[in-house]
Amino acid sequence: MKCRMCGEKAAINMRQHKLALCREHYLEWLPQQVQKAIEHYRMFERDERVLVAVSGGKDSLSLWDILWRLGYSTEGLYIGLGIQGEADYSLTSRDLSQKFADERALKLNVVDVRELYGATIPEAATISNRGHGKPCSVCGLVKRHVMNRVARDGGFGVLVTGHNLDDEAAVLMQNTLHWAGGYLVRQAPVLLSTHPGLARKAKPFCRIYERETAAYALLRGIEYIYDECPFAVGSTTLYNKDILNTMEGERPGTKLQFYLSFLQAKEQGLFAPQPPASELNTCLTCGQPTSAPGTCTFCRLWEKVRAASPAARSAAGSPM
Ligand code: Q46
Ligand code: ZN
Ligand code: ZN
Repeated sequence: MKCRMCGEKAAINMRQHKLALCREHYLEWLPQQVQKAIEHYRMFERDERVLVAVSGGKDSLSLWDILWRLGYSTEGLYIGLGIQGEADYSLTSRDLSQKFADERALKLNVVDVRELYGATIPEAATISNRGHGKPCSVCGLVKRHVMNRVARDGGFGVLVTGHNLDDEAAVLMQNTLHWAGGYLVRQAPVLLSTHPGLARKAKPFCRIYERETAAYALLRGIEYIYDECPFAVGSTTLYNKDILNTMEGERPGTKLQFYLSFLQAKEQGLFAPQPPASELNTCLTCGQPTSAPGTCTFCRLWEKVRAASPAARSAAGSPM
């Protein structure tokens, strides 16, 4: 297989795009695709400061590398969840994120959940008894809160995450199987701020296949954590990804078409519009936007954890 641009040996063949490229041309091509998506979905402008949520994995580190090379003003945010697993998942992912940032003289903001709030994510999930034995709902809640707080306090124009096409298609499949209207309405490449305390969020990799981000990380020589979070094993998302990969294997382009057709249907008004911003309240404890009046779910979670754990109580008073 030869590179379409120069005729040299191809490093990647993308059947879904009918395109094979050598290393050099692939490393040029992918950032161009990302820039196109940023402009097409109006994710952010050249002069906006961008906060990149990084996990130490191939997607978020490749995304940060690309935005940096495209000349955007970026900082990283790593959230230490305190998840161990076989290779001490959290520690390894933190070290790799820090190494990545140091090599490029970029700033990495680190928030360690245990240091700040007094319990790791698995501990908080057990104490609060949320999520029926899996810490993912607590994890998602804490990550959303911390990402938004750091973006808002740091004066960033936008918060970006490394979600790729495979992630988006898997979530879309789940939401479609349940006809989860509320989630379908909110699933988008860019979520505008609907409250002064809410950061704009964007997913510049939403049209990029997971295989393409992995190829970018490998060809660029980015060191990343290969292991998934141990709690991801057996998840519905991975199950949906497997099914979509089977379909993609037989019909290249299926995932992209599924996702893009969904966005198009939304543009054509298939789903009801989002509720107006005025429906959001401000949490009395932390000041972040919350759907119900009073204290937000995040603050209520930690109140419960603190009531049950002396370690968490001594961390009280930390910034929410
Ligand atoms: S939610 Fe669940 Fe992920 Fe958190 S606990 Fe791991 S698998 S990291 S995206
Ligand atoms: Zn080439
Ligand atoms: Zn709150």
